[in-house]
Amino acid sequence: MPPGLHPERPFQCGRFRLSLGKPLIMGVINVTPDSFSDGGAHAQSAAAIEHGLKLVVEGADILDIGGESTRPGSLPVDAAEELARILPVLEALTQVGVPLSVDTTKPEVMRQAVAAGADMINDVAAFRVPGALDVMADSAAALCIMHMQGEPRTMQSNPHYDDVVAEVAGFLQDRAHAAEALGIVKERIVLDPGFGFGKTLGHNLLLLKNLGRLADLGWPVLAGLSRKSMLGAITGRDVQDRVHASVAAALLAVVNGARIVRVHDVGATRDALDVLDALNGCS
Ligand code: HH2
Repeated sequence: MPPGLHPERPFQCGRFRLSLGKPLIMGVINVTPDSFSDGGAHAQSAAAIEHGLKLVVEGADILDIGGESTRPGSLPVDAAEELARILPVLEALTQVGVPLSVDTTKPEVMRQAVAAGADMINDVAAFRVPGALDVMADSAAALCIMHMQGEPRTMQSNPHYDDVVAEVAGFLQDRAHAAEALGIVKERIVLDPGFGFGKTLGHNLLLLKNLGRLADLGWPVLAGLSRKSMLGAITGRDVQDRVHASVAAALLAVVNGARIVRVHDVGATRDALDVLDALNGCS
């Protein structure tokens, strides 16, 4: 277990207390017509719910439900549309036995999602929209605080850092402290470097290699590399053919300090993490 994390201090995630002794798998459900990874496949509630049930059977520890794509160049949707996409899925899955996360940047969506039973809010904008942290302070839900340079529409146009690892670490630490200043306990917070969000391939690789430095900050680290274009750049493969690279990336993220991996291919990732677990358990 990375320094700063204690087995007796479980991750507080809404209705759940999760041990981080073993890495956790967050399975992705995109209820969107335009996600880069699986756009349109689960845009209707029934298909999204069925997909969520399948991910739990495959071994997901958390489900992450998103109603707005954040792919480079994507256009925002309004809160009413986002809620219409996610709420039926959230409500149908509340008894599935694993925590439900909602991937949103909008305080109004956060408020209604938490009221409908969301255990976690995953915000790619790091709860910077005014009011977002206040909604979280009034709830018991966990927070995933993610780093992004710029905004989805333009973030990949010319990302620049003097020291990407130090800058991402400093940003995440500041946002975690801002949350804690409102009374949100450390055990409800995870940090995410935001692979692909305003980063070149070189930036992403440096962050993956140095994930341990983020883990050393003292909050659990979540990593989302699944099917991302950095894996396409490395392997030359289209998005639907990046499963093997995604599994490798998830495994490397865990080896380098991540405690939660956000993935589309849950079953394959579970197998890889089981191999790692067996290795760690042998003597
Ligand atoms: N990546 C995506 C979306 N949300 N949240 C966190 N915390 N970390 C990530 O790396 C992350 C995220 C992008 O992937 P996906 O959801 O498949 O695509 P889209 O944003 O196009 O729906």
